[in-house]
Amino acid sequence: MVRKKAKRAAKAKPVKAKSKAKKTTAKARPIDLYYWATPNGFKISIMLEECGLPYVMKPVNISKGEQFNPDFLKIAPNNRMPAIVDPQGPGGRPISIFESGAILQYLGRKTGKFYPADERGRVEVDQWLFWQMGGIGPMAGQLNHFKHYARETLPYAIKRYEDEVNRLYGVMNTRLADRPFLAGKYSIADMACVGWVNLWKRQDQNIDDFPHLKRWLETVKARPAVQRGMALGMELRQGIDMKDPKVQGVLFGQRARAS
Ligand SMILES: N[C@@H](CCC(=O)N[C@@H](CS)C(=O)NCC(=O)O)C(=O)O
Repeated sequence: MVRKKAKRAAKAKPVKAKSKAKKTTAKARPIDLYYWATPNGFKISIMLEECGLPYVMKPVNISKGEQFNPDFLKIAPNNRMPAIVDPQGPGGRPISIFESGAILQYLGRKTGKFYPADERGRVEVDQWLFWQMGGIGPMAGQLNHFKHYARETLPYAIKRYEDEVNRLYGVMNTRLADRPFLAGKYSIADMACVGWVNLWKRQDQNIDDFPHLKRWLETVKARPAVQRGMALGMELRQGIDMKDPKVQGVLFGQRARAS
């Protein structure tokens, strides 16, 4: 059922992002977005919506193992979504990109939006983007695993990641005490973080302990492009039980595969 829906969605007509932002490319050909509705996927759907770039969502149902499809692996050798193919890449030729941070930087350079061109401004954004990639993303991901999906309850592991997420929330809260967004102006760094902080309840955190972070979360989530980006493909996830041994068999215990 979900697969049928996913296939229908894959054949769907190009989505013209609804952003009112000035379009950067006349007659832009749509970008293929390989995607599943998770905080890592949201980073790119949000950016595409914010930039008003046309795109076609190609669902990668990770609970069914579609991330291992040979055609997908050619684009994303790490068997993880998101990934994109831009038919109008550098030199007018197609380019494929995996890793959400690299995709955000590419789209920022391509459009000149949400990623400053001056070196100081760019470094500000990069620091917080990489902080997300190496910090809040993986730590919250591990917390989610041990807290919600692990077959054994491991209090040590849960506490370790809960503490670390709490520490990272504190870092973000301090950073946001004297500026509206992580790098001053709204940028790809904020887009990278919002899907993760939005899960504060599930991470057993109390957002009221972090007033600046709370204000930031509300501000970012109020943006229509963020709302559209975080709603994309949610319907495809309905009815999937992450505790189903078949699903867990696909997602957990992955080891190197013979090439
Ligand atoms: N560092 C990667 C992480 C992407 C990632 O972990 N994606 C997950 C979903 S949130 C995935 O595709 N998982 C498939 C799997 O575990 O096999 C990025 O930021 O693009």
